[in-house]
Amino acid sequence: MSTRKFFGAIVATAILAAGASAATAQDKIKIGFLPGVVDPFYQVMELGVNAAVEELGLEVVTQVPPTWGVEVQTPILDAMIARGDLDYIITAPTDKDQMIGPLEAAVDAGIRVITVDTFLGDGDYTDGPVTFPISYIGSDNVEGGRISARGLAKAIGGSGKVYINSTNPNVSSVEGRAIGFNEVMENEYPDVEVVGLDFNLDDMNTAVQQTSAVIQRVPDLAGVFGTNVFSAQGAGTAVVNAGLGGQVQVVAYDATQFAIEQLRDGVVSLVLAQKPFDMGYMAVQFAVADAAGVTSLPRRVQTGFAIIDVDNVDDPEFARFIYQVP
Ligand code: T6T
Repeated sequence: MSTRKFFGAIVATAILAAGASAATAQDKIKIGFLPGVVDPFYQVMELGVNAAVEELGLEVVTQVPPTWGVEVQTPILDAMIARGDLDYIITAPTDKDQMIGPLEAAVDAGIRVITVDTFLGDGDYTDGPVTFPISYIGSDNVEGGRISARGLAKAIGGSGKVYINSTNPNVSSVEGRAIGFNEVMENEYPDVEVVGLDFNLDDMNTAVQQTSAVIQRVPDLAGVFGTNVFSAQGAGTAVVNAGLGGQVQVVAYDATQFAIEQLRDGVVSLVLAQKPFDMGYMAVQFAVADAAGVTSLPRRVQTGFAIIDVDNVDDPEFARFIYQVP
């Protein structure tokens, strides 16, 4: 059902059956869910989407791009728009600029957009260059980068050479993480030198090769920041392959089982767990609220982190944020 028809149905329901539950109309919303790539982070987000969809009696169409990139995500989005039956799209744009046009096409087709995990433009949907999405629901990734920097600096004793392995340029999430990381190292740790940043294009094997090359080139490397699932797994693997586990410290963004194992093995010193379940669950609730006529939804929701280390990894209050995928 189109958004216009849908709102008409809400108004009709309100007039004809004042006092009746809004669920009558809400159960007709159809949502498209288009995350960034196949990985444990988005799998947990999908669990959140599905939980809310089930609770609210909605329908969802989920399409997960096999690899990261505008060239993969755009045709999937176009096909979702072409279906003609979606009222909302919940998506993680794979580029903060290049996905603006394709998502504007969704809006032109009467579909309302919510971004999760990554944002468009500068993420300020009130006063920034992009204001059409209802909301951005995700981590404060600049802050996550700062937390990672402080964790890595502490693990290496406040001085030494560190390296960042990341995925792609122009992606709000990983870009923010590197910005926050560099900012803290520059301002708070004069004795830490950031020796480089590589983009692995969301490929763990590339991350392994890149980190191995840096280990070769910089024999006194003290630490690595892996900015997402693939980067952290690649960084940790390269450190283990070089026989430097515990000597070259790794901070891992994203609480995969792999990162947690490496934390227990003493290879990783800190794991930043994001809250992808919350992102997916809340995005569906926002769609429902928007459809019901709620106009004061926050344009930006920060879902927060659980910062996991060897001391708290078995504490259920922290362990519950480790990404559990079926
Ligand atoms: O780190 C997450 C996500 O936040 C980022 O935007 C892309 O990579 C992940 O999906 C992990 O692979």
